[in-house]
Amino acid sequence: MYPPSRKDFISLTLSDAHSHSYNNGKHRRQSCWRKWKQLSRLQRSLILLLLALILIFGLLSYPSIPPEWKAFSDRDEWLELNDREVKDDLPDVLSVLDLPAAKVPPPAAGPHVGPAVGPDPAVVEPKGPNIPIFPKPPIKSFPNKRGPPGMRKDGNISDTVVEKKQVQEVVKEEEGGEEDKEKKIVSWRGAVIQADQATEPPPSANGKEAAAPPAPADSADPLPLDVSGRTEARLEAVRDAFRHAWKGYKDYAWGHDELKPISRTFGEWFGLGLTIIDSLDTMWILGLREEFAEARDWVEKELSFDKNVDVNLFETTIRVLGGLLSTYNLTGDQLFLDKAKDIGARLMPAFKTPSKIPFSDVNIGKGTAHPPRWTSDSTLAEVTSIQLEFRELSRLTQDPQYQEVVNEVMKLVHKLPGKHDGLVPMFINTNSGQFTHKGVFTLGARADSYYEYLLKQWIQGGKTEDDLLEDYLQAVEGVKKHLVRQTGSGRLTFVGELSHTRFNPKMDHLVCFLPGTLALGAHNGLPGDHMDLAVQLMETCHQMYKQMETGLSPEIAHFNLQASDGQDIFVKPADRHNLLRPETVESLFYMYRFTKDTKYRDWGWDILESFNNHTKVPGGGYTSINNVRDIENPAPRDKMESFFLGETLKYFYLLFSDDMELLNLDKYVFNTEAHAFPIWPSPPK
Ligand code: DMJ
Repeated sequence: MYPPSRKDFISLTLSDAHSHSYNNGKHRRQSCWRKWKQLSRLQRSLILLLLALILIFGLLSYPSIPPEWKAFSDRDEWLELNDREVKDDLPDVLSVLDLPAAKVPPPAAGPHVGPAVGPDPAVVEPKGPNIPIFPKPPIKSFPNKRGPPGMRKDGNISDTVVEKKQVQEVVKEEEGGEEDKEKKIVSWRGAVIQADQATEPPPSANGKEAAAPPAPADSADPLPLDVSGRTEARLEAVRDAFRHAWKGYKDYAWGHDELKPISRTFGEWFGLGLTIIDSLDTMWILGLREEFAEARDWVEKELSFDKNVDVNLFETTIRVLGGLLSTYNLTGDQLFLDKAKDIGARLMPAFKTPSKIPFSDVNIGKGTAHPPRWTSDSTLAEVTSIQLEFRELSRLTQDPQYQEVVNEVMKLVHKLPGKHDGLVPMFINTNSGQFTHKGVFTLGARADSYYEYLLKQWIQGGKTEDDLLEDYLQAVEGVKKHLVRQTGSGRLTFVGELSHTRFNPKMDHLVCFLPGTLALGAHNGLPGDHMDLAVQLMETCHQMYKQMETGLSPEIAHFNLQASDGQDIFVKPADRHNLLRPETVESLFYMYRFTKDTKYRDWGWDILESFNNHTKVPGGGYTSINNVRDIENPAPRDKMESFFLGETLKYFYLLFSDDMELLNLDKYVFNTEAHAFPIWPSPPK
């Protein structure tokens, strides 16, 4: 036998060693077992209990282990893939917005934001490494699912990825938080309203008597002679729509808040004849003399605010106070200013709170105010979207108390910590004056007009109030950074929502005020990329109408970030209603005024036709509908909101009118209910 080679030797040695250790191990296991058997039953139970406790403690403490300690080989791959996916998207966003590299909007699923909230048809579960991750609701809400993917019930690796990103995001925010806050909190310099400005009479309010409303053809400001036949036909179509709506209201709901056109009756909200007051200046602008005269008559003889009724401060301010002030400015009729003073004074008790942040509800008869029954919070948009009206009331009455209370609210909110790059939470507490329900950021319901009024107050005040401008500019940057995204297929730019760092690709129709506001800012000298974004968002709002079977937008749209199936907009069954809202038409009006691009008028015309085709009720009135996707049965909701006459039809008319002096945007600023107030003259330099 040959002596074993070196290779054989090594192999034999290893095999011996293996066999040795195996036998040793076996021996050890046997002796352990013997020792275990020798223990008493009590000792064995105690040891088992101890082991169980260690195991439970280990599982529970897993979530607090730093993410880098729970690395899984595939997690980093997913992270890289996500970032790549996002970087691929960025050049388009950049070229659209013309942003410098430092202001690049963050990735759709990158480290600045979490994933979209699901389940959602627009959000596809990951099937392979090339699909960006938009997983199920965050694991945070389901602590029993924490742990490695294999240990979780669904074993979805994407959750792990998301989780790491969320942790990183939170850490990042905490690290930079204090310094950022320091930078953001700037001292309030106060609303600068010069004494001589406040004494300036409104441009059209010199006469005590009401002038006759302008007639379409022979008004003091007649339409240019070269108005095309099509323009006049469109203007007449708007007047027709108004007359039809008014007929229904007059026949079945006269003096009440809203018409229910299907059941041919009325709905009451505050019992203040909301539709009449909201419509006054629209009738004046459209030149509807007869209708205006009968409405004025009602205001003079029937309207009384001496009523034991709870009204919502915001809604009453924007519709009633706003409507009366606007009509006074247009007509110079003292009746409307007297009524405005009356309701303004009756709303003042709302501001008597520990924090000076007003309550949501006021009893205008008793002079008492209170928050809603279930909370002491007020809605952020509500307390910050009453300023144009109260400031205008102060200017006209020379009584500073109104502007003082609303300026105080802005002053408090300006200084308040808890904003996210200029974005504000949706609620504020009337006791503490602090934001509540933090972490949710939207440009839709409950926050929308906060942003609108930052810009518009700055414009109203002659562009002197720097804090308002600063907050607005910061907010727009925050919107671009955290909320603006594009769909994967059609590259539609939209404004989504952030919910505790998770991005939700959902946009309320309410957000369609934003293109108009951004365009107004750009017109007033703000950065050109605001206008670029306005153009993109306007296209999206147009698509929200165009892609629906009825040609009418749903209340809420969801956007598809994937490129896979080519569908950009999804509508959930519960979001398919249309309330005759004005925001898109409003923005089309601004876009047309500033660009003169006739496509905006054509888009508006399509919308008016769709309203006529699917919401016009025979016999009078228009109705909100439940299903914009069903052309056969859009399912009427039997309600005509006052803003359809106050805003939607007014903006249609202004969109189609060639008369740029008709509420010239360098002289007037519209409140959030489309009531126009004069811009105060700038103080001499
Ligand atoms: C109106 O009352 C106002 O435009 C408000 O700002 C938002 N809601 C409605 C119209 O949609």
